[in-house]
Amino acid sequence: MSYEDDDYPVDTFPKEYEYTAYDQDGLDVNALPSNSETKPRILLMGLRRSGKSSIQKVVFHKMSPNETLFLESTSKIVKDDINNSSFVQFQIWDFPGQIDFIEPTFDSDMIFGGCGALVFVIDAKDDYNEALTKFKNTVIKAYKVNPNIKFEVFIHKVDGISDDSKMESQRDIHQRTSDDLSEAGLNKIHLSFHLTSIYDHSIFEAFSKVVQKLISQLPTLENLLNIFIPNSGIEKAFLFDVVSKIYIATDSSPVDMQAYELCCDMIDMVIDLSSIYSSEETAFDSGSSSLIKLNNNTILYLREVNKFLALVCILREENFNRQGVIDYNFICFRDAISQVFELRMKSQKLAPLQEHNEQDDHDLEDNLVMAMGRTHLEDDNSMMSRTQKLT
Ligand SMILES: Nc1nc2c(ncn2[C@@H]2O[C@H](COP(=O)(O)OP(=O)(O)OP(=O)(O)O)[C@@H](O)[C@H]2O)c(=O)[nH]1
Ligand SMILES: [Mg+2]
Repeated sequence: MSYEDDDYPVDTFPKEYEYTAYDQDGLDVNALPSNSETKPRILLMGLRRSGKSSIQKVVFHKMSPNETLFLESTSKIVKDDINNSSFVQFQIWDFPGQIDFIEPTFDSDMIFGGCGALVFVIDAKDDYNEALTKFKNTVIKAYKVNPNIKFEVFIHKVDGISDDSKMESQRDIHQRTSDDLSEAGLNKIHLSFHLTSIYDHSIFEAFSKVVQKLISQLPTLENLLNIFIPNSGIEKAFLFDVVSKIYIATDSSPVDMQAYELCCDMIDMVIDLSSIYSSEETAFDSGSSSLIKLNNNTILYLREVNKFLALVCILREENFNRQGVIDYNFICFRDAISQVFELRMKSQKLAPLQEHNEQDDHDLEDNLVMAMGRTHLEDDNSMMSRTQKLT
């Protein structure tokens, strides 16, 4: 299914699904203070062979999990620029497991100073005593330099581990790290724990959560989704960064892992198909969408928001009868999202360090409510014709 969408031009997914630094949202990213210093930094730390480089390669470079068996040990800090949609822009620093903070060459002010999140990877299949000691020392040092860092613990390689022992490891690691930190007088630090593996979707889910905390517009994006969903008869929706399959926002209903996996698989399928047909220009054109009917009365509905973002919705089949309403609401939603982008651009240009203007967010939400509210007043037929005009 494909929409001619001249009023709302969006681009097709790019042929090469690699990160590039060009104008991804149809907006001038280069106008941003784009030098790497202003981008939030995510540090990957942990003992040797805990899986740091594998995580980085699988999530951001499409490496298949099996290929990570051949990765060499990292010998110096590897910096990777992630320049995706304007919401997903950061640097990942992959550290060698053996790095030592006591070394005079380790410039902790510089390293922790511009850090948004510190992901500490612990190999759950290994004895983790040494990892916990290293974690404690790392947090103490990092917190002293920059108390705003988000500390994220990945209890990693949990593939092939039973659910019971997963929970037990998490409980044990949680308990011991909290004890260690309160002993050091740092009981106020908030730690987040994630059970992860590169062999399933858990690593993408965990990284989504890490990245979301670095997006200052997250509450606005969530509110927009919270408005869009009930108005459209949708149960759950994820706003995806297509290249990495990280979801940058979802509505506030709880995330079911299986639902997230289904949506990831759908993104993979759409990318595969559009690569096959990308030589034919019309095959996957502006405003493309994709629809999957599952055998349990459920529909997955994907719509492209812009070149790098897609909205994947899960809904009951009978609610898709009102596709006109859904499509109309989607266009309102997409409009609101592009306004969020624009506001972000503007505020970054004017004052990179200033928080965004909350009043603007409220205005955006109000506008969306008003636009969608109209859909209740019209019957489906007139909606359909109106949407056809719009799309
Ligand atoms: N079973 C399993 N193995 C993993 C997982 N993630 C990584 N590995 C394996 O762990 C080994 C070490 O991975 P690396 O990514 O090189 O570890 P690292 O933390 O970067 O190591 P250094 O660079 O030496 O600090 C590789 O053989 C990976 O295949 C996982 O989720 N599950
Ligand atoms: Mg490495």
